[in-house]
Amino acid sequence: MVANADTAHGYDDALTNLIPWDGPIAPRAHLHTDAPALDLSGTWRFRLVDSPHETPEGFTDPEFDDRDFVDLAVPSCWQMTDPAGDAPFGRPAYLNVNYPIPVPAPDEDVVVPDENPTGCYRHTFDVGSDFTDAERVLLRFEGVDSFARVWLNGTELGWTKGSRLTAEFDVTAHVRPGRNVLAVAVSQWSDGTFLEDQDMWRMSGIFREVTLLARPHDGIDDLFVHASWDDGATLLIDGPEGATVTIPELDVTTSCNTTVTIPNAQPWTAETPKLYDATVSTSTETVTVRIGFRTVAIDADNIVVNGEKIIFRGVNRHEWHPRTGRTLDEETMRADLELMKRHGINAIRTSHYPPNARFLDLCDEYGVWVLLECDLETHGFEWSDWKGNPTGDDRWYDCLLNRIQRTVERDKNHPAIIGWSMGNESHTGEGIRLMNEWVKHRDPSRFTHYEGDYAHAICDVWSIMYPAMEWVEAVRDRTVMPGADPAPQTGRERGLPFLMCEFAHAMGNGPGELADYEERCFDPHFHRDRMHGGFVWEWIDHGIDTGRGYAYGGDFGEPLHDSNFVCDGLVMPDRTPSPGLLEFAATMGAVRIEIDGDHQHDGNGVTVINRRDFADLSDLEFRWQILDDGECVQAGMLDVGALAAHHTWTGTVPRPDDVTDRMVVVVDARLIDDTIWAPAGHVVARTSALLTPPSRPSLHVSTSSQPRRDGHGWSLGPAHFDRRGRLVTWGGADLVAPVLDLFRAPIDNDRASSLARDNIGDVALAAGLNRLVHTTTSVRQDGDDLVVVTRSAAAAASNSMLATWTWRAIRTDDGSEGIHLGLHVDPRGHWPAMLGRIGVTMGLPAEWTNVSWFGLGPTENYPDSQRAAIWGRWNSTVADLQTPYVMPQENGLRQGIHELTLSGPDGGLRLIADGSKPAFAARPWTSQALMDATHTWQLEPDGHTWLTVDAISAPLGSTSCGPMPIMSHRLYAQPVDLSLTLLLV
Ligand code: IPT
Repeated sequence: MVANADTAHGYDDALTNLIPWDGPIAPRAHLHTDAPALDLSGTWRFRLVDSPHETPEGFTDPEFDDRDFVDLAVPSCWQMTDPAGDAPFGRPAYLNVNYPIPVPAPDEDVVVPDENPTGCYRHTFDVGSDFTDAERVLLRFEGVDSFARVWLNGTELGWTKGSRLTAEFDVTAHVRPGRNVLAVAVSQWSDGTFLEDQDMWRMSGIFREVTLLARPHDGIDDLFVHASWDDGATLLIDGPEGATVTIPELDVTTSCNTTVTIPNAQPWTAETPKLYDATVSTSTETVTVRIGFRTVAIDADNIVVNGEKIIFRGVNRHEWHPRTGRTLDEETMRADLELMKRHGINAIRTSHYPPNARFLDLCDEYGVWVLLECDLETHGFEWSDWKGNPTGDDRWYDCLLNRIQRTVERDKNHPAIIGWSMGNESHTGEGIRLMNEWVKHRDPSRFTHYEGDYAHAICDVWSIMYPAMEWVEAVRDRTVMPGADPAPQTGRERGLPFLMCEFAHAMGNGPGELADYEERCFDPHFHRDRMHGGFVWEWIDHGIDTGRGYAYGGDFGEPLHDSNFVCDGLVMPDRTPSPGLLEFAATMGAVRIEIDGDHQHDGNGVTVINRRDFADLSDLEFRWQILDDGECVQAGMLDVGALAAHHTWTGTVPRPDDVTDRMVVVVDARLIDDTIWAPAGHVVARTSALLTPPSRPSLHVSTSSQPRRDGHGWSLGPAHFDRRGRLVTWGGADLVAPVLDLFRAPIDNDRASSLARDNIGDVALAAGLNRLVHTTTSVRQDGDDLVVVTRSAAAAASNSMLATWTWRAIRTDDGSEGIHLGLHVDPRGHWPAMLGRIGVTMGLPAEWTNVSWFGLGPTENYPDSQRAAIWGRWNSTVADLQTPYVMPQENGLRQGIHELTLSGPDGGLRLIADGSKPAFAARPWTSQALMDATHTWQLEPDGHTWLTVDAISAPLGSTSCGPMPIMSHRLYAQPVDLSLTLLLV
């Protein structure tokens, strides 16, 4: 039944008639042809009205006077026109699960609001005889969000829905020589909106290319390339009878619909993306296709390509650009693939819609496994317990089938695509089963995927999102997942390949625990069957560039929004790699280097593991270096050679005779030659290890003086303490005295998630970690020492931390003056929260901005995210130590600190760790300011350099949309000790 129509005069009932389209021709592949094509991208005339009822009278008429209209680029998302400024066409809105419009109840007709922003587009273009003489002319729209009704030269062509799917209208009867006028009415809301509830900015418009295509008589309208590999290549191209197929590089000439075997070809894999340029010709048209020979199969519970099990070191990728939204140019698409390949990513799930078609050409070329997902998500029906959910309501099944057919038909010729995904978060229903059945019939050469196939009845793989570590272990060990209901491993899923379609939520600072997932699911041993890795959520932060920083949900006055949950990527909005991406490369990357610094003598100190599934390592050279406090003292190459896939090499690096306590061995693997995704010299993998000196030489110090009491407190070497025993001056510089610090500005992964049992950040705030009251309970001289005892506790709470600060004035052998701190912290009572850290924070002069340390760096690192960090001597400024997460939060920690210097023009502080090695962060603002700021532009230096030194730091985890951190990673109250020597600079 048609909703809205009876009640609203002139209402376009197609908006809600649950019919996918009317007018477009049957879906087919996008082919690269020599037939004439006219790109209609450019400046169009545009007017936005509040409702489809209000489109200007006659605007579809070629002679309509559109001087009242304004210019708008096509393709574009209309809300991305000056969104933070005048926003002439409305502003973007970010929602995750919630629908942006009211949802139909199960027994109701589908309606969409009358207030339905509608863009009226007009475009005038000239065509020549190459079009008017063609047998057929098609008008192709690659992406219009969400409903388009189309007219050419005043005649209506029809309408289409399916925002990220192609629609082609036959305009043969309407196109004319010379001037043509195209008019399109695009409405923001339609019944399609209920199938497009993806977690993203809701935007509208003609956001992908529009093209006019001349179709010759005897042309090639569609092809289906079947290029398989089984120790040799086999080719069959379904196409027009009699069309000639040539592959010059392989000396192949054949015809469509004929199967040929090709002995001398090489296979295509994501690691070795060998493509052959082929032509398919009729008397009137030549189409070029890039062929990659490969066979995807499910072998027992393995996904195999060309007979080899593959592992997905993957990411979920939305299309995003901070200034153009979901309209992407080729340069941006290439940037994504280059960055992915450089960081060891080998697979993409196109969450949750087919990408721009050009992107898939590039995936074939760069080499990446693609799990191609249909444009489908109905997540918001979850709130009504999935009642009325389209995938279980037969009124919608034509729409669902239309979507999957358009998905598969457009992209079926890409070797990179190895699996089809029905969509995301749309619950289970007959509709999904029908989609899957259609795909299996149309293209049995790929596996099918749908995470919501909870009964594991439909698809070829078993897919889970955000599993807890114990669940991954249970799958690996074939035991029952603790707490899962119904208990998996009892049905068909037992025999299916397993992958995580989403895991490791890269929101803000994180994801942590990548190494833990890697160990369990990415198969360091290769022989484990079934475990196929997964896809990190997600590739990019969808921040919107406002000119002064990035905006997120709620910044445009949306009445309903999901805040910064849209900024959860491995790259920042401008595609700067985040520390999370570096950690991904270091943990998931296929080339693995392990160093045992203590065994350099034994001939097995270095292990190189080729975790690739196909390619050997002949493209890489392995270099070792021994650095002494940052200075390279010895270097050489390792002869790893053409180590075959899944093989391991062991060797050694010479151990220097005289090993110092600042000596590090670093081994890296670099590209020998330029590749399409990185220049020669690009480092694919790097690992370091500390060389342990035979006996650790410690700093030689002697006591320089005893504490001296004066009218204001105590003097101790270059330091002065007030009467409460607080260190307040250092070599003449005023300090904000060090206090015990248990707090970190909550990271996104500390905040709530429906999947976490706890909101770590809220519990920490409730426990008062950010408002500890520090009370000196005693100050006394004990021989050479000044011993200060403090009690730190929050208002209203009786649990506390007792800290004993033992200070002593010292002088080093080389004459440096300083003090030594022995700090012992002891928790009393029950601490109800996980802690952000157990450390000390003090305020240094703002001018002390130069930072140099020996420890893990140069990138920030945390206890569960430290594989990307390298041991060594690192130099920075305080400003450069900050990672500007879109939502300000704890960042910038560096661990394993042996020595740290902060200095400015008039002095500084050098800190040497004698015992266990602490972590540090240095910031121009406090943790409280970091917490209070909601956007980067609100952070202002406050006149201090705040130095935090942690005895222990909390992990990152993935709790913003995932399980709690592994128990052994969690930081609970516990006794700690710190032993630091502070020297004047
Ligand atoms: C999961 C969604 O599939 C994805 O689109 C995104 O929203 C992600 O969460 C969070 O960023 S669904 C979630 C309920 C597990």
